[in-house]
Amino acid sequence: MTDHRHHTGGAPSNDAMRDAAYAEALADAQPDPGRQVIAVHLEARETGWEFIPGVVSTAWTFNGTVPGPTLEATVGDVLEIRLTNHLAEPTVVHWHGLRIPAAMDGTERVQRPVGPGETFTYRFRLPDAGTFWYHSHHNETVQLERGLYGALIVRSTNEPVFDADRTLVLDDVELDKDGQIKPPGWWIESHDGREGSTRLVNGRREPEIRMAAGQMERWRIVNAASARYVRVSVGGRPFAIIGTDGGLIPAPVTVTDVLLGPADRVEIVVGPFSEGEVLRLETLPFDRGSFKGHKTAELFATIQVGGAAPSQAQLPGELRKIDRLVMGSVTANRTVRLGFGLGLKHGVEFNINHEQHHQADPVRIGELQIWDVVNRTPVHHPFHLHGYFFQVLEVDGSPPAFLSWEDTVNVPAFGQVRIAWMPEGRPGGWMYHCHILEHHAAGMMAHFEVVR
Ligand SMILES: [Cu+2]
Repeated sequence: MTDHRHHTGGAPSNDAMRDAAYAEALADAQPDPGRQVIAVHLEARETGWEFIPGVVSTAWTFNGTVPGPTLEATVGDVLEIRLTNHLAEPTVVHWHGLRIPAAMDGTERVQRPVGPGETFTYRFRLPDAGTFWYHSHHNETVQLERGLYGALIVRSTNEPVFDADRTLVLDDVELDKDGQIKPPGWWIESHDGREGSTRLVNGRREPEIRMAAGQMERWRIVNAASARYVRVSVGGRPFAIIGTDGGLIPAPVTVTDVLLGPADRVEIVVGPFSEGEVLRLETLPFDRGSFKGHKTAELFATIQVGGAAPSQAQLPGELRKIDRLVMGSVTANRTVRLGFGLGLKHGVEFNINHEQHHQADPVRIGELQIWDVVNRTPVHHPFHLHGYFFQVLEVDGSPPAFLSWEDTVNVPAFGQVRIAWMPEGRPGGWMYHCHILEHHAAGMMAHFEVVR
C-alpha cells in the first residue's frame, strides 16, 4: 500500500541527512526544569477486541486496547515512546497536533517505516497544553480503522477546575456479519470515505456515561473516524466550548452543537444536570456532500445522571490570551486547491493543485504564511497541517465565531478557508492533507519543506 512517490522529488533529505536530523532531535529533547521524562512502551499488535459486547473482532491495537492507552503529561515534560511493531506489516506513529521536530513527526517523509519485529523510539518535549492524539500514518484506511490510535492529553500547571476531566474518543467501524472489520471498499467508499455503522466511544459501541447530578465536567472529544463528521449534541442542552485543537480558546462559547470533522478535537464543559436525567450524546444530521447522507441523528453514547455530588467547578470568564497573527487585510501567499479527477487506481483520484501527492513549494522560517485553501469539489474536506498551529481568518469570506489555534479545519464543499500560520522554527519535511483517510490515500496531500 506504500506509495513510493512519498520518497521522491523536492526534498533535499537522503537517508544520512534523515538519520542525522533524528539523532539531533533525540538529543535535544530535554524536559523543562522540574519536569520529567515519561517513558512509554507502545506495542502495535493484533488483538481480539469487543467493539460490541460479546462479539470478538480482530483489531489492531496499541497495547491491547482500542483506543490505545491515553497518554497524559504536563507541558515541559518529555515523552519517550518506544514503539515495537508486532504486526505483519510496517507502521509509523504520527503525533497529531504536536509542535515537535520534523524528525519526530512520524511520517514516511521523515523516517523509515517500522517493520515487523522492529522497535523505534520517539522522543520529544511537549510544548503546548491541549487535547491531541496519536495514530498510525501508514496504510491508514486499514491501520487506523482497525484501532491504531489513542488520545494524548497535555495539561498546563494552571488548568481551570471542573468536577471531572473525561476523554471521549469517537470512531466508527464497519463490521461484517461475523463482527469483523470489512476491508476498504472501492468507488463509493473511495469517494465518500468509510463511515462505519457501528459508532464507538472509547472503543465500545454506544456505551453508557455515568455522571453525578449537579456537577460540571470537562469533556475532551477526539474524532478518530476515517471520514465521519460528528455534529456533537449533548441531549440538545447548551454546553460551553472551552478548547479546540490547539488548547484553550480566549473565553467560553455556549452552543448546543459543534461540528467535528475527522481528526478534529474540541473541549467542552457539560452540566450541571439533574438526577435521573437520561441524555443522548449524538451526532445531529449533517450533509457533507457524500453519497450516503445523514438525515437523522445517530447515537454515540447515553448519559445517565445519578445522585447529586458536590461541585467545585467554575467556568472562568476568560481562559487564555491568544494574540492574532494578522491584523487588518492581507493577501494570500499560497493557494491550496483541493480537487479531484477520475482514475483507475482509486476510482476518484483526489489531489492538491491538480497533482496527487503534490510536491509544494518550501516555506521559510519567520515568514508569515497566509494560505487560501480552496475546495473545488462538491464534498467537505478536513484540511490538516502537520507540526504547526494556524489561525482561521475566514470561512467562505466570514470570520470564525472565535479566535483559536487549529491544526485541522473543515473546508466546505465549493468553499474556501483562509488560514494564517508562522513557521517559527523546526526545519524539515512536513505535509498537509485531507484527513478523510481515503482521500489522503488517493493523493489529496502535499509535501513541503520548512527551510531556514
Ligand atoms: Cu477529503
